[in-house]
Amino acid sequence: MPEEQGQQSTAADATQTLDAVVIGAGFGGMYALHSLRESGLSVRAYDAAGGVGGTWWWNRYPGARVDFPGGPFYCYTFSEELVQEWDWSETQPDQASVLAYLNYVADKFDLRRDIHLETRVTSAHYDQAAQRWAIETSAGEKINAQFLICALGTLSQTNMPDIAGFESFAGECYHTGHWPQEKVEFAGKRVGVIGTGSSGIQAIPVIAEEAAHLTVFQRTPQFTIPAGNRPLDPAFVSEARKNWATVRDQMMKSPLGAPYPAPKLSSRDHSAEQRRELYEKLWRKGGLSILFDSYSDILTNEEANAELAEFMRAKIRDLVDDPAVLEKLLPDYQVGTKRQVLDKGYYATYNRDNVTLVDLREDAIETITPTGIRTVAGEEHALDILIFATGYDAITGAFVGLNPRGRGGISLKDKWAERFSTYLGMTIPEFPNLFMIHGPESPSVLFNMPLGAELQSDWIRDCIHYLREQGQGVIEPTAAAEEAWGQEVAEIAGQTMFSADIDSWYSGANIPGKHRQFTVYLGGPNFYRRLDEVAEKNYEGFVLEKVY
Ligand code: N01
Repeated sequence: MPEEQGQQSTAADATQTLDAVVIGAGFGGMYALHSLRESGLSVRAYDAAGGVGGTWWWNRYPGARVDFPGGPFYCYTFSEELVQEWDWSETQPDQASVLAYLNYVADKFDLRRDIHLETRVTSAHYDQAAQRWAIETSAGEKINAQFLICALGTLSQTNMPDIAGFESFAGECYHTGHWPQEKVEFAGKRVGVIGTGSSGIQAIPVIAEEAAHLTVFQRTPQFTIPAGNRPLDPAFVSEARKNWATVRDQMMKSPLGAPYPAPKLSSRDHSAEQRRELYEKLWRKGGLSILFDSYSDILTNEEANAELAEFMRAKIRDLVDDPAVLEKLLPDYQVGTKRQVLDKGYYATYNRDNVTLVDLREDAIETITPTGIRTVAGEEHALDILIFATGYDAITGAFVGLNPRGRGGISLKDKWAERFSTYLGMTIPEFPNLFMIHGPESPSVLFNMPLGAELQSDWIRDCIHYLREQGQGVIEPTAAAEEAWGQEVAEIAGQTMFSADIDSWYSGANIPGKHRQFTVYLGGPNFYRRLDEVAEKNYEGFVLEKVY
């Protein structure tokens, strides 16, 4: 039987009792709420944002859009009715379309009645005697829940670099991941953008069109590929809808969770001329295909990777007019080991008269001043608006920020001080009945995230019901299972170019002081087979405990 919603434990402390609390109301949290609630549990979700949508609520910066093989595949798959009735118009929907979709989902499945917005979970402690989570919110609520589901987002804890003089800036200042609700007016303004990752590269061409002047402060040049966004072909959509069960099955079997099979050929199966022809074709098509649909060994064979990188640098040379600017834009890392960026007219933006590129490797920022940015060489860049496109404390940052306390009061921050360790990327020893969606050591950012969130939420739901059927109330992974899982994650990554050493947020390299660890389980579909195996073996690797 579900705990009664909002039931008061005692009148004095006004603690509310629920089966589960979900933190986050993005793709992951919304579906977790739906899935658990439909299965008969009393559940409530909390989100600090003013609306549902998670990352799509916060990231309203100009140019923001899906860069995964998008509509109609970057969406929920659990409801055939939803798939049939929601019309995506582009292959890579923009932020407003994804947010509209998520609002539609919230209404269609009546999620809002159990979502508390503008409410941050301020603390979560496991009460060992009660075998339940004691949760407090910024609205002063106290909740006692058997299960805590953390759908906090992998890219939600923004990274604001500590740059001298920041407080003195007199103009407008924004972070792409915390963009205001109202439109930011760039017309007639001098705008500065720090950062050239996915967010910066999506925003820069759009801002350049409108601003009087745009100055881009670039530390590391990135490989970016034309996004190739286009209107969706209605015949293609209708075919996908007709065969939805097959399409979903293909998604669950493909490496990234999109319904495209992994490439069968290795780069060695083709001559240099054949490879060039294929790269040309895929470059013209745009999107992630050149990296993921060309050859099976792009991310495992250094030679193949270097050849593709050189092909992409040649493309950049064709696109940028000024040789000095071009030189600054040429990337020199192994392509794909940073999160691949897609763009619309990014390189051509540097041919505009109103755009300046500052290479911070040649001349670093010394200080932010009231009127702009001064570099070490003494260059003054006057700015009315300063934009931080400086990314996130990714994958682990939001979990450490929440800092739940487990058995004996251990904090997650302390537990993870030297290693981010989990079992299945979803559970943590000493943190009983806590589940993560898209946690470290899960496929998270390297698999279709809405689909991954569904599969993980359903696994959590089934696990909870298994517990109850067994007359048990608490589930916690063993330290041995945690250790073995860490080895499995590292072994799979070890077969690729991904490692703790890559300069990427994948490995924590972007956050000063963060320890480096590659925290993504590669090979998405295999992860979901592993989850099934664990369940089939009566939740192997876990210890169950009766409610006292
Ligand atoms: O962040 P990033 P992002 N001084 O970390 C620079 C997803 N996403 O928000 O490379 C100067 O990639 C930093 O420089 P460097 C996607 O998964 C998806 O752009 O560290 N510069 C880099 O250039 C993506 O990968 C979509 O040397 C500093 C930039 O800031 C992830 O979000 C759209 C600096 C940060 O790049 C994050 O992307 C957008 C400093 N102190 C984002 N600190 C979709 O379309 C950092 N930088 C779905």
